[in-house]
Amino acid sequence: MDWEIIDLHAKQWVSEAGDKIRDSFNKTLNIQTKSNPNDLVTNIDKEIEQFFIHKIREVYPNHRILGEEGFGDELSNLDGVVWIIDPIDGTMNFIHQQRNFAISLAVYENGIGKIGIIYDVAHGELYHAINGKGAFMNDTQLPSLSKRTVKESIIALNATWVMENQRIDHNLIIPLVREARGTRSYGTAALEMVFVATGRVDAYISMRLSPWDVAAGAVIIEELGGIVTNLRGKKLDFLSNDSLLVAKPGLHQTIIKDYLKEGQW
Ligand code: 2AM
Ligand code: CA
Ligand code: CA
Ligand code: CA
Repeated sequence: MDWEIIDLHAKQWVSEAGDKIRDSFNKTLNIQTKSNPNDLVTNIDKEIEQFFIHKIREVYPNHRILGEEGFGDELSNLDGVVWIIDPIDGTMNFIHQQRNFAISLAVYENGIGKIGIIYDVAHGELYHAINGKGAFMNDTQLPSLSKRTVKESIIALNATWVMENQRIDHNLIIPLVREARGTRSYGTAALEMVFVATGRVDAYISMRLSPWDVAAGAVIIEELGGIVTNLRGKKLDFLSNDSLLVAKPGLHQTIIKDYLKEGQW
């Protein structure tokens, strides 16, 4: 498989999709809700996913596609080549802020991440990696991640997880928030993962994400020596929903061991 050619196609399509999203800023959005009143989707999310699927099917008819808005294939495994696409990650920000959202696109082969692309459309920042070939922000290669203590860390997480909630005992999270240098919350898993890649934050925690939220970010982070697991320290399968801990090496181990009690909950 020539991943460099596939990567060139993917980057071309992501760039075109970014133009379409920018063009939508001065048009009226059609906004609908999904699982709850705060789970939003727009006509642009759907149009962008369909744009990618059209392009992929035209050039790579044997590849399968997993997309958030459901226009791709129904997958029960990741055999062969699978494109994992989130047309807009951070839809709420896209609607309310016209920034702090991204296109997230990954290509996996038999469950192994080969290509990860995340495009911060509003800032014109394209993050991309091919497995084994380095990770980049636009044309600049990103340096490998180095160790960091909790006391010197900025940790990205949603305030919900520090309140009593149904997913995790918030008594595990409160000491981490207290002892970290600072916390941030951006509302876009894809960008929060690339912010770990660039060192803008040191770790990112979420209780429940889907494969399209994390597939591209995982390729970019792992290329830089960062660690991607669920909150019990186990590998993700990129087929089911799971929690997420992305962090610099060392910091990841400390959070799993000293704060999250190695999943003994
Ligand atoms: P989305 O914008 O593509 O839906 C928000 O904290 C982050 O969580 C975003 O990356 C968002 O992706 C993701 N997310 C996953 N499931 C969600 C849900 N049910 N409602 C809102 N955001 C969700
Ligand atoms: Ca969504
Ligand atoms: Ca998403
Ligand atoms: Ca989305």
